[in-house]
Amino acid sequence: MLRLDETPAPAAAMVDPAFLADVLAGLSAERKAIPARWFYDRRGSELFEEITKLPEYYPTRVETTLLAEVGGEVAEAAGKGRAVIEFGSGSSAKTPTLLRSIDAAAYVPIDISGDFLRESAAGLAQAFPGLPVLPVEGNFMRPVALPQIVADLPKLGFFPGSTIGNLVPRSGVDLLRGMIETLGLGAMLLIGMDRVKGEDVLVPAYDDRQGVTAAFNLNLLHRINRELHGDVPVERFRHVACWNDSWARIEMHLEATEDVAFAIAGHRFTMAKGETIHSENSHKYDARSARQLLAAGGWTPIREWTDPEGLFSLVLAEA
Ligand code: AVJ
Repeated sequence: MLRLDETPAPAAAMVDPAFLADVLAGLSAERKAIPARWFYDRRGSELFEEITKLPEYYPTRVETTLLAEVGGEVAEAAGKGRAVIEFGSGSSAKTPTLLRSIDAAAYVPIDISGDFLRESAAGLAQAFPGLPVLPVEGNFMRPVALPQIVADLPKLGFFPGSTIGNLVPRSGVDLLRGMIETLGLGAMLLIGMDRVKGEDVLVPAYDDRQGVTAAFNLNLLHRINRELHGDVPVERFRHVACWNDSWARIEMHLEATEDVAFAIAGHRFTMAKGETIHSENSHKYDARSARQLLAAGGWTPIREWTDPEGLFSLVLAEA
């Protein structure tokens, strides 16, 4: 009971227990690492939107153009009137093109970032009057229960942006199998996969001149300080992006520029100068490794498209 002469206590700052657990476990490991999904708080999502507009960051531009060009062929191969289920929809920037090309019967965006999801869903619903838009807030890494309305519609999963590249192959395979559970056998999947190419193009895409990607990476440390009551000295870390050739992936790290000590939610950590926190993998594929990954996940590739320079690919597969 609140007495009238009392001021209510400020709401306890919310700590996401899953975020805290991942950060503590990740920083306690021999090789420090934090899963890339924690980049995307409000600020992180905004910074990622900025990344997609950078001259060095080709994936978004190339995939968007490619999708516009091959939309008719996707419709031909997948058939029209499917419900489109988008995994990790973010700002849904590429979605209108696809919805129009395949004359979608419904649109279900799935994302963990609830605010962002509802905003972009509202925008899409406005742009497509008459199209049922049914956002689902959730973690698409696990099978998701779809709204009843789409139960009997043929489905097309949409997973653009090479988000699959964040996952090591065994997790990628788990995700692809989970998508079959979500969508059902007989569904189709249109997935964007970034291609292997020269380091001269890859590294700048993840280490741009304006420092937006650096800010995106370092925001993870700011987020830890904000949400988990940390005192990580962010100015003593620098952004590093490098190509790991044996795993065909770009890695992003946060490197300590001197010896540091800090605490997070009462847990103490030290790092020596030069030690890093591995914050992201972005795997790249060639045509074969892309097909192999899909096949291992239970999906049969039906058609694939790439831009004239072979920078990025879209693959249509069937469960
Ligand atoms: C959203 C995972 C596709 O790996 O290219 C961009 C994330 N990280 N710049 C990518 C990202 C740094 C992006 N994905």
